[in-house]
Amino acid sequence: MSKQSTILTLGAVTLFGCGSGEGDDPSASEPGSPTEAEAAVSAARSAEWIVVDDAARTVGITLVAAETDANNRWNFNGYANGETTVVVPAGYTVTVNFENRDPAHYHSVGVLAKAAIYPPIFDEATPVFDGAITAKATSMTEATAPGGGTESFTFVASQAGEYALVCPVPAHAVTGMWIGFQVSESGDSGLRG
Ligand SMILES: [Cu+2]
Repeated sequence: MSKQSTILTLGAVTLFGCGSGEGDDPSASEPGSPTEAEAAVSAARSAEWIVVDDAARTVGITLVAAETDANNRWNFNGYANGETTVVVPAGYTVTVNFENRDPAHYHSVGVLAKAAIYPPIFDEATPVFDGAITAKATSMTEATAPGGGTESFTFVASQAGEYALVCPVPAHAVTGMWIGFQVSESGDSGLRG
């Protein structure tokens, strides 16, 4: 599996430097308990809902609001409060296919700057990358509709860094409706944390 070998190679380069048998060291494949340096490299695991095409340099992300009851349904694919991070390679074109399964509340999603605490109300939600947000994202009545409403957007993850996938509907982000979004310089992809 090419993704696996990429991760192993990254681990080997980081831990042992170049030219010491990249990918061959058996310790590189042991999960073990990661050091801080290893954690920073963040070997991402694959997730069904993140589809990476390295040849086409594209990533498809299927993101479902209220997929589970976690965080009173204000979650993305069951995750809230930044407890996981979606990782995509820098330079790839990313399409987010968003569905709102909440029976009652409108939700939205955008790639926003990462913050320690999000405001209860966003005056405006400006995406980090052009086009990286659903329509009327700050509205409680015009964002993506409850009961299975769908929306998608596409953007180029042009700048490596740590960002977040945030629901900017009033009170949602501040109560945990956000997860991390990393654009990796290394080409790593998947789910971290
Ligand atoms: Cu929401």
